[in-house]
Amino acid sequence: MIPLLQPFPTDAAERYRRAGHWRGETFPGMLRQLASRHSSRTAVVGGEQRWTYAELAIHAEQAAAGFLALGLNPGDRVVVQLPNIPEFLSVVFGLFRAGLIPVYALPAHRAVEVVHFARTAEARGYVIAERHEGFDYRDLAEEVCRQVPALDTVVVVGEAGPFTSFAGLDGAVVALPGDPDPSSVAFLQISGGSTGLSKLIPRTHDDYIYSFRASAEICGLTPDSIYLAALPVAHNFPMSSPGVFGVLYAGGTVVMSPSPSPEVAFPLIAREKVTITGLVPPLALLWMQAARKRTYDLSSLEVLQVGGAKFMPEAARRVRPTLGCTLQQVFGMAEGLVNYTRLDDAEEIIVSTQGRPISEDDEVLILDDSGQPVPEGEVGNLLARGPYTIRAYHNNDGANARSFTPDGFYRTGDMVKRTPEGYLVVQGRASDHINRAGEKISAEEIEDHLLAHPSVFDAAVVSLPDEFLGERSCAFIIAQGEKPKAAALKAFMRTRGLADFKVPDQIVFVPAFEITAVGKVSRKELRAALRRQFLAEQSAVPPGE
Ligand code: OOB
Repeated sequence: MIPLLQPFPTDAAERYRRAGHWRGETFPGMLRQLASRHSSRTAVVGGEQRWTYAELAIHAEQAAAGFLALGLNPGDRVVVQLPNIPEFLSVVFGLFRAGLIPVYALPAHRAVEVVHFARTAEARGYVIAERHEGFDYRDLAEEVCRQVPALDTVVVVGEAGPFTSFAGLDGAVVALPGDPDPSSVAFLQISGGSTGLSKLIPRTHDDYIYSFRASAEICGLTPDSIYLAALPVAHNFPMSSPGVFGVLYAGGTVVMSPSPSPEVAFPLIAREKVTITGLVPPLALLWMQAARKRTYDLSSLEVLQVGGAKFMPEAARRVRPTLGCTLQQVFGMAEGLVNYTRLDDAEEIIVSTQGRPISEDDEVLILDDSGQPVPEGEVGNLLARGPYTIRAYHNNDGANARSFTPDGFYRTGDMVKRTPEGYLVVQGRASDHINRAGEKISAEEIEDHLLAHPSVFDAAVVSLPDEFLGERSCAFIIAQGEKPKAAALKAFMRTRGLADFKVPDQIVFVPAFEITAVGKVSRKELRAALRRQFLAEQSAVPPGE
């Protein structure tokens, strides 16, 4: 099995320890501390369940022993694909306690993605919920097991069918290992996947705990904080910015919302007196619209965080008047660097920037295409290095060579400028992915699937501006033989076992990619030219036609 590594150089690690960022904390140690400090306070609420910190610790301990009793061994990787339910926490803290390594998948992922994570991580285990939003994850697990024979242990929260029931795990006689090394890899997070399939991101106990401890402080969290996990909790934003882990670290309460829709979230905010939550921009728009019409009491809400994709200043300006709370913009990435506007920043900074880094030891470079720093205030490529930004992906030499400089800076792929106050404003990105309401889609990956259709001669996938989603995906297709219907192509994509959000929103048939006639061009230039041409044609159509 390929070992998990996160190669921080010794001198940098020393510096981060001396600065007090890395304190030798681990997830199992953290939960033990919390359970003793806040034992009878409520840690998590979801569905019919309310667990205190003491109960969460007991559930995690039982889960840990249960996982090991199934024959999993410390160091084994376990794909976790759960919706926002309290068991998410007992499962992952249980895995940490057992020395097992969670690999986070999102509920929206399907066979293509889960098989890729399981293979790349060499996973032996897979934890799912019975069903969520009408989808039966046991069918998915059967498919994943068929394609990944090494994955031999499936645990189900709910009715287990042919697999093992989480509630029935019994590890009464199993001894648990000691705490892990704080500098070891705690879990594998997945990248937004800017080119091709998602990469796996090894995060250490030291680096990750620092990121959410510092985030909790920036967000002013206390034991009275009540956080609504509205976005899928396996994503880095609701997990750690400050997310569920930051809220637990502060001794607060996590409320698991099964859906981010106002219909589900608003009653929970009113009932649980939620003080803080995080959304992607399209959901923030939806919430503001719904808040005007609905009569739920949202007055407990102090902070609405918005991130994952660019929140436009005009929309940002409406948050305080509509929802009566402070907006916090969050610009982060699963690879590390997270920026926040601060709660006491001037309103103009809050609405018009994406914040500044967590740490004084975050090193941020803004470079032109030749690698030279741009003049202050101008747009350039963002690179980052620091106490919680990875230096390498898991087992991916090609991506590592592309994504990191020799001196360990991560090339984020984002184009930003910096204000005189040191705040970053995201201007766009250098890479060709589509940021669809915060879900990142690789153009390349989708083109590849489209090319598998017998009537597709060539395909180029681009992002188009979308009023609601921020960006939507559009596939330009050159057909061969009989031209398929757009709906049929979309249906074909659905049968590929892909996450639904990756099915192109729009399909446009073109006779040829004219630009190819000019000579050899990169896919990147081709996509840019198609997008330009399409948008120019659209705006040339007089209104009403
Ligand atoms: C978050 O993480 P990922 O890994 O899904 O995506 C990272 C990318 C960034 O490189 C950037 O392109 C985009 O998402 N992004 C934003 C943004 N926040 C993320 N673009 C513009 N404005 C923002 N506020 O998306 C993520 C991780 C932790 C905290 C927040 C978001």
